[in-house]
Amino acid sequence: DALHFSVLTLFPELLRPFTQEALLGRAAANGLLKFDLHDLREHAGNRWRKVDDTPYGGGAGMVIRVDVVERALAALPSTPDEVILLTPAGQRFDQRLAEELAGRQHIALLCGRYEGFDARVEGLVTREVSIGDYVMMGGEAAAACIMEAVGRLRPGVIGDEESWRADSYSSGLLDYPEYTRPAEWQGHGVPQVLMGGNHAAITRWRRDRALERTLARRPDLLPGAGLTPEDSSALLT
Ligand code: 6GU
Repeated sequence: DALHFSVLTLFPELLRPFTQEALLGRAAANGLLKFDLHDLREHAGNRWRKVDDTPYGGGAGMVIRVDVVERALAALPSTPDEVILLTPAGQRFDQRLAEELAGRQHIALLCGRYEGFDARVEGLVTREVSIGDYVMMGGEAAAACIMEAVGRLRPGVIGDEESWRADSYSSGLLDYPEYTRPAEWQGHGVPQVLMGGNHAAITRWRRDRALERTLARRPDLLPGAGLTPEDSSALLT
């Protein structure tokens, strides 16, 4: 059955291309994923479609009303098994969380904008998620990231050609470098081992390059990568 994403946002058209183009769009057309984009203003409850108000206690900016979010969630065609508030104050999104969310049937993504939501939305959500330690103007780009990372984990969404590479992130290491024609470009060749037919040697070479790259760029990933004794000795040489 399709994994259903319901996005609640003030800017539904910002997400539209992600749901219609490329691999996510194809998965939606094939019935593997389902995307519904909902405009929070439809649930404003006033003729001016106003969803926010000034903060109690004073200060700059506007705060999105909790009753608007409540009505928007209640209007969904089915009850989501996950309601995620996108905020820089949330739990950091990572591959482990993507894998957990890929097991859900219906995920609601609530995109913040401006100053944020009334704190009482906490009672309406199952978790709060951030995509990293930087501040964006709204949660829409974060919703796109989550749909991309979770959607590709569902069976059939990406073909074999696409999947075998990225499994290297699931393996806990960065990808090894890839090469294609031309064999010689601006004086740069292709590693000899890849030009021969020794598949065991190619596999070991790729693993060593992935280890080397991870050590150089993301040493923090190594403890969780499940290294074999051969991997550990390769890292030391
Ligand atoms: Cl989910 N929202 C915003 N506004 N900024 C962010 C974020 C989310 N994640 C990281 N930065």
